[in-house]
Formats: sequence, structure tokens, C-alpha cells
Amino acid sequence: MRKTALITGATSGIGRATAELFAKQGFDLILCGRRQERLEELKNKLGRDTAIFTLKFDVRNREDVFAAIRSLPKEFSEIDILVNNAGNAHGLDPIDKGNPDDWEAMLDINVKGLLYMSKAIIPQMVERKSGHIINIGSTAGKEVYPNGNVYCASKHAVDAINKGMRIDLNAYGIRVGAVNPGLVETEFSDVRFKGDKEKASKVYKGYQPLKPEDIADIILFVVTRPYHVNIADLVVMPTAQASSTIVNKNG
Ligand code: NDP
Ligand code: 8X3
Repeated sequence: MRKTALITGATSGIGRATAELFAKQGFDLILCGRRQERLEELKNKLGRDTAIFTLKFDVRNREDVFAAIRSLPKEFSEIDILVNNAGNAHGLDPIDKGNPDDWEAMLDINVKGLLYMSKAIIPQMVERKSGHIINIGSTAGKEVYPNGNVYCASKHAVDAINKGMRIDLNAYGIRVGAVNPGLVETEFSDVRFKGDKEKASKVYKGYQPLKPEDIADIILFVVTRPYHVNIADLVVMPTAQASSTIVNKNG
């Protein structure tokens, strides 16, 4: 039976790579993001392989999240897989110098946005007693690194929400799990450093970082296990990385 997957943050990085891989596997896809032109480009490209519906909204806006999900046409209205991926870091400053606008962006997008998406979709999964939620956390949700303060807090929250969802949805047979990547080369650092390409590219220099496709492969593996198998929590780093602060750049 064909499955429908909704991916937030599908316009770039991990979400986009996941959309591309899922399309090849024949999942029907609901692709979300704020950049309309990228959504259209994806629809044109991936629409050759599978059915695609795109939704443009900001996950921070609770009303827009609910309106977007309500607007889905019948053939896309039953969501089997939710990939809660949209998110970013904003800034990398010590706590005393951090910008509260950055803090709000991270908490509003990475935590509240993920909750709004989940709240908009979980009730239909509960009703059908079926569904699979993949929360994209981070190694930053497992340990705190210098200047990571609020981003790490947002991803620790994702870690807790992932566990809480699994507990609360257990009775309904809904699978819930997190994939927690280490360093993946995407637009993540461009956003963190507000478009400073030089600073961003330095993050991935001197070693082989993960590619978004590496994470997409893992997400596909997670969602294609037999029903009795739920991958609850998975951490994946580049081989050169041992922790948030230990990266072998002389390999
Ligand atoms: P990218 O910057 O490449 O992609 C982020 C995606 O999130 C984009 O598609 C963007 O779409 C979407 N997004 C951001 N803000 C919003 C918003 N307010 N409303 C709706 N969509 C939004 O980064 P990654 O692919 O690296 O990040 C994906 C996830 O992976 C994030 O949760 C990140 O925290 C996590 N992660 C990343 C790691 C890394 O090293 N890259 C490591 C560990 C975790 P648009 O701008 O079109 O809205
Ligand atoms: C992204 C990985 O180490 O930049 O979540 O926080 S890190």
C-alpha cells in the first residue's frame, strides 16, 4: 500500500535529501517550507516519480500550521509518516552575549514549530491507530557545547518531546523515534552565521562531514522497518567526529 509522508524543511539539506530519496521509493509526499520557488522546483522534479503536494508556511505560526494541514486535499489527508525536520541554529554566542531574537527563533522553530506540526497531525494518527513520527534532533540534544547554549536547549527539548511522544502514543501503536545527527554539511551553518559563507564553510573544512543524503538513508531505513520494529533514538556522526567538540581535522 502506498504511504504518504510529510516532511518539514524539505527545501534544503536533510529534508530535501529525504524528499528526493522517498520520492524514488514511491512514497506520496507532502513537502513543506517557506521558500515557494524551491517547493515548486521540487514538485516539478520529484513529481516525475511520485505524487507531490507542497505547503508553504512558517512553522512558527500556529494558525498557519493548522490551516496548512486542513487545506490538504483528500488524497493527501491521511499522513502515515511525519518527519519533523524543519529547524536551524541562529548564532553561536556565549550566553551573556547572545541575541534574544536568535533565542526566540530557535525555540519558536525547533521546539514550538515541531509541537504545532505534531499537534496538527497526531490526532488523525491516533484515530487510525497508526502512524510513524521521526523527530530530527541533534548531537546538540545529547550534550552541550561552548556557545551552543540555546540551540542545545532547543534540541534537548526535542529529545524530551521525542521520549514523551513515544510514551503517550504507545497505546495507539504509533511509532515515534529520533534521528540525531552530528555535523552535516547543509545550509545549517549559513543560517547560523547569518549568511557569512566564510565562517560557515570553515565548520566543514579539514575532515569529511556527513552529507544530507547520509541522514536521508538512515531516515529511509527507520521508516522501512517491519511494523514491530521502532528505532527509538539514533545518534550518527561523521567518522572524524567523536563528540560536539572533538573533531579530527588532521585525519
Ligand atoms: P538547512 O538549513 O539546510 O535546512 C533547514 C530547513 O528547515 C529548510 O528547508 C528550511 O526551509 C526549514 N525551516 C527553517 N525555518 C523554518 C520555519 N520557520 N518554518 C518552516 N520551515 C523552516 O539545515 P539542515 O538540513 O541541516 O537542518 C535540518 C534539521 O536537522 C534541523 O532541525 C537541524 O537542527 C537538524 N540538524 C542539522 C545538523 C547539521 O549539522 N546540519 C546536525 C544535527 C541536526 P525554508 O527556509 O524554506 O523555510
Ligand atoms: C547540528 C550539529 O554540532 O552544529 O545540530 O550543533 S551542531
